[in-house]
Amino acid sequence: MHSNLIGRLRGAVGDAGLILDAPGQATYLTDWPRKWSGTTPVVVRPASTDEVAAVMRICHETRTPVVPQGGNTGMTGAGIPDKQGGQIVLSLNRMNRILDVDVVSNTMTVEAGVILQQVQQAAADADRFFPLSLGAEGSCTIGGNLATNAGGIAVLRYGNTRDLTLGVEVVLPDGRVWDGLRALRKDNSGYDLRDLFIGSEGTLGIITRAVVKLFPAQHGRATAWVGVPSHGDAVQLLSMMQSICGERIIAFEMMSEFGLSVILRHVADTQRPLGDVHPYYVLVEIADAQRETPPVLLEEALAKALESGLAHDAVIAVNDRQRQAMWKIREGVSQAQLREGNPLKHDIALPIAQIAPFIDAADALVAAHFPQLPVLNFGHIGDGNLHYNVLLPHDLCDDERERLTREVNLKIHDLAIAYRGSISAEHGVGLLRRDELRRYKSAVETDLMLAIKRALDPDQLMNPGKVL
Ligand code: FAD
Ligand code: 2HG
Ligand code: ZN
Repeated sequence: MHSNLIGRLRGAVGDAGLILDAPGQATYLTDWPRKWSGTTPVVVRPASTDEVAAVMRICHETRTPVVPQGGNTGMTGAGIPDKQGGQIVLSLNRMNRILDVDVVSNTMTVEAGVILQQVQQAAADADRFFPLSLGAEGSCTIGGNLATNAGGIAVLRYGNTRDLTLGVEVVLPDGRVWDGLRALRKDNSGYDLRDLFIGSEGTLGIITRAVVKLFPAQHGRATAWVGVPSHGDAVQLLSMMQSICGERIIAFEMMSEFGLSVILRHVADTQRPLGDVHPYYVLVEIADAQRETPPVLLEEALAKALESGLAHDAVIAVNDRQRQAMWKIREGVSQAQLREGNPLKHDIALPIAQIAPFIDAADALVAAHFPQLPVLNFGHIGDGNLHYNVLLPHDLCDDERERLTREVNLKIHDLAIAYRGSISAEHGVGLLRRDELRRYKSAVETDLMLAIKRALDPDQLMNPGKVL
């Protein structure tokens, strides 16, 4: 570490912007699933773009590596420094202001450290809707959502974070500021630099501000929990409901009975929504600007589903309390898995038509090679995104855990690629998938990614060791 680094950083952000003591740093140094931990000489918390730029100039001059961090809810270890102790953590959590809500342009301008739930609330307060929604929304930041191109439960209708973003401001590794904070829906004036930074997991620059899109408020909502005979029926149900409800389907989530049973076991105040047990369940939500439309469409679609045998039972939430209870089950899944075992997460993207054949083949693979391991399968099937997670027991020795992790990942990911899928749909690469990426990206694609990294971060200061 450079001798006067801390003193210079103090000059840039003041005492309020530095965390030097171990207890204060602790929450920045271990990730949410408690899989990775690291050390750092200092957590730096700038309060403005100018302060971020000053910090980056110092880090550039002193060749100090930087790990950006938002809410530290990421699933791939990408926001955690290594164990060597030479990387600083740059937290955006003091840059938490909503700068502008424009209901004519339908845009909101925010600092990167604003918590996602506050963005949603500010939109609602202006009678608008910001659709990005995920289990971590009370803690994750919009900067982290941008850096991971987060997906969540409304991608089916509104797209992922990339699709929800018009402009970004970025501080580059040498401290220069790129002002791409444009609120334009059309801009073909050259290469799309914005899209380089979205999804780059802190490896190319620090996102400091963003302009996001707002949508008309959805005053009408109807939500149902549906028991279906199989995962294939769940996929058919999506297609059938789209014919009736069109683009009003805002979320279409699937979960296996095993997934539900794990959640009921570990998440307080959750109840089985239907009396009987079914192999799979779908949580479907319809939304519209008109209050009256969604319940009518949902009832019509579900009646048809029950009649045709695509669904065996269904319950529609009659009030917001029941709706929240359904979503509480869905959003409890990550926490419940950690309590049940050690989840090997497989965040698979597939063409939607390949979901059922993939699950059949993956179930057969696991049954043949790892019959002792339960599969907890759920996901955003409206987006072709499965969380095909395999649970390891808590009490395995390190060697056995590493062997099983390697072997299970290889089988599931090879299969996903054989179905022309992806091994990371929405969580990113970080540390979790970095080494596997080499197996699945072509030499051409890897070369292009490395060329971009070298062009933007020639000194390898931004989040070293992550993604590439
Ligand atoms: P962090 O975890 O702090 O950082 C994530 C990455 O972004 C790191 O690489 C970090 O270096 C980088 N980064 C953070 N801020 C910046 C910045 N301003 N500039 C540059 N780089 C930055 N994800 C989904 O896609 N869909 C889901 O449904 C979903 N559900 C989740 C549910 C739970 C319970 C949890 C814990 C996580 C879930 N996630 C989901 C993971 C998701 O990626 C994160 O929740 C979120 O997008 C990360 O935001 P964060 O602010 O916590 O980022
Ligand atoms: C979700 O969809 C998240 O809830 C987390 O992407 C998935 O815990 C997981 O594997
Ligand atoms: Zn997910």
